[in-house]
Amino acid sequence: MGAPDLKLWLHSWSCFEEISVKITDAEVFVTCPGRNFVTLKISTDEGVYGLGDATLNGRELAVASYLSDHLIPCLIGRDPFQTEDVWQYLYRGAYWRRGPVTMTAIAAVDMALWDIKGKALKTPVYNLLGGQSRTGVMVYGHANGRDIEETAEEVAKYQELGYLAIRAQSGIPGLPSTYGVAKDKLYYEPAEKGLPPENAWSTEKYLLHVPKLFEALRLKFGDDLHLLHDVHHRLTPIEAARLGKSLEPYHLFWLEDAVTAELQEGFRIIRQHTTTPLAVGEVFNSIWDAHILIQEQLIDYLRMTVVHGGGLTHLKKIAALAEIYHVRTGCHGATDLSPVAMAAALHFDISVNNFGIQEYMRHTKETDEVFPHSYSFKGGYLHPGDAPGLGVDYDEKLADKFPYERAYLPVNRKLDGTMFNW
Ligand code: CS2
Ligand code: MG
Repeated sequence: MGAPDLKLWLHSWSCFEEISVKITDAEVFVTCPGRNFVTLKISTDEGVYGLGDATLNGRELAVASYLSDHLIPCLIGRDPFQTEDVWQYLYRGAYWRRGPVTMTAIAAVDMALWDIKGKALKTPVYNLLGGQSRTGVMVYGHANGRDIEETAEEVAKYQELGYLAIRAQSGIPGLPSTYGVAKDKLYYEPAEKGLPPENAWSTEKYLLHVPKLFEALRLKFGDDLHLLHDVHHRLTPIEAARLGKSLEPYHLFWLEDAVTAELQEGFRIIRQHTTTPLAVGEVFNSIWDAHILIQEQLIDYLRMTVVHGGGLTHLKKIAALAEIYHVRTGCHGATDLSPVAMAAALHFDISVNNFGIQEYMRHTKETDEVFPHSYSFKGGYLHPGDAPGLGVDYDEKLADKFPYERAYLPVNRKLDGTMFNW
């Protein structure tokens, strides 16, 4: 063990030594290898650096500025091992608390500090979070098609790849476009260059179609395959109750984002009418978005993720509360969360007891080249690997070849033009 390693090792085991590791610099990178990602890199006086994902799809530069203009000046000189105090400082010290931009920026710092801690202690971060509670992290893939037949073909492809759980989204007859259905054969990528594209929506057409989709999938694939569906915030509680009831014969693994969850109590109505498991929370950014849902057991899976939910430090606490109320985790993992967030999520997933499932939408080849990582997929499971820290890196030179390009999430209007939820 060389001198710097020894210094770090001593620091990590004896917090009263005058030896101390210090944050010396932090940089924010924005790159667009097919889609935009924001990455924070925190460097220390011992040459160890940590990475954090700071990507907020469609609002990337807001987080980049929050980090560069407001948080980074407060980090220089701090001890990266003090993850709890830094988190509290950035959360309480903001005065203007919570919100997706603030909590994504705090999450990026938190991920980077845990990465530094793991690297300094030469251990994967999961060993600092309680160790491995399971041999692998069950994931679900995204199958989608323009109609039931095409969707079923895509489900079969994911089953071929070894997935044990597959989300199915299909076009809705009579609607020109809808959430979750890719334009080409690539998996669905929710970010479009230029101004926000407009989708058209009909609740009635949707409610009539989705039960037919899952009846067909159960007929074709049988009962063992875990099937999931994302409503994507587009129903009212009683409509969601109707859909949940109509899907009970097809026993979904979960029905996601049945309604927008600003009104947490709205889930009481859904719960009264259906036993279909409910998942919500990818847009949540703190425990305050979910504490009623958890404590009243109104949901079965919480979708909050490391990058938008305040980082590992906050998500660990939320998972501990959820465990008391039989709520399991189901972290968001779409392509707009970078491999840094995926790596951090896997360290969280493999360690918490009340793990449910991890979304794994797969990134493009060019994204994986910008973010080389140690996590790997096998037989329907991901494993974070045993590299120290989070096990992911960032190729700055390659990333520079992909400059930022403004992109937006679509918007959704009802057939009469009324602005609605996408
Ligand atoms: C979706 C996402 O993965 C999911 O469950 O809800 O595709 C979501 O639309 C995007 O992450 C938004 O950026
Ligand atoms: Mg979703």
